[in-house]
Amino acid sequence: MRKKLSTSVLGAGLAVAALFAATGSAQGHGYVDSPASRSTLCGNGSVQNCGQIEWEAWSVEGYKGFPGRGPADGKICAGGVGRFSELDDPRGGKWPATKVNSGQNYAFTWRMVARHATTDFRYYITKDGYDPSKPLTRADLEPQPLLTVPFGGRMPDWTVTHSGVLPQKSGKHLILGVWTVDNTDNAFYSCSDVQF
Ligand SMILES: [Cu+2]
Repeated sequence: MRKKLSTSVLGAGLAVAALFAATGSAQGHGYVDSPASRSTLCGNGSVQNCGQIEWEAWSVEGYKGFPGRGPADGKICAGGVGRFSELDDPRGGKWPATKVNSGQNYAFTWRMVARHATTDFRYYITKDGYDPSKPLTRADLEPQPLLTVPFGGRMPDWTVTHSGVLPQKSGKHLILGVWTVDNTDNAFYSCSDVQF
């Protein structure tokens, strides 16, 4: 019994060590889990043939300053990271979408694997008439975020939940979560498909 316990503790330690070895200390570390992001769906196997993102849902890290700076149009969902380009592929508009309602008070949730001092979290939504079969561009998004949560450089928790009221929309839309790190040049980008 004693031996079994220590073996499993050792196993857990090795798993953690392997995780850090695989991701590195300077890499990206968080993703939107609710509404389910493309990273979530690829990471849990709901969507197949996603490439590298299947193994590091939390690593969609690009330059901050969106929309003035940051990833180029058509590369927003992958944060401009080439090895995650599957996230930008609209898959003919067939990404699974979380059912939501206009006017609903929605609990947006990020899962963190490593935490960073934070400037803010922002959530953008696509305009009426959005075509889910095309890669996301800035012009597809409402100019103002539906929700901005300033953090003033504070450290977020391991799970971060923000509530925001969803606007009047119909049909399929995309919500872009942007987590801006305070003390680096980077931000994390996370695309979630939703169905009103
Ligand atoms: Cu990180």
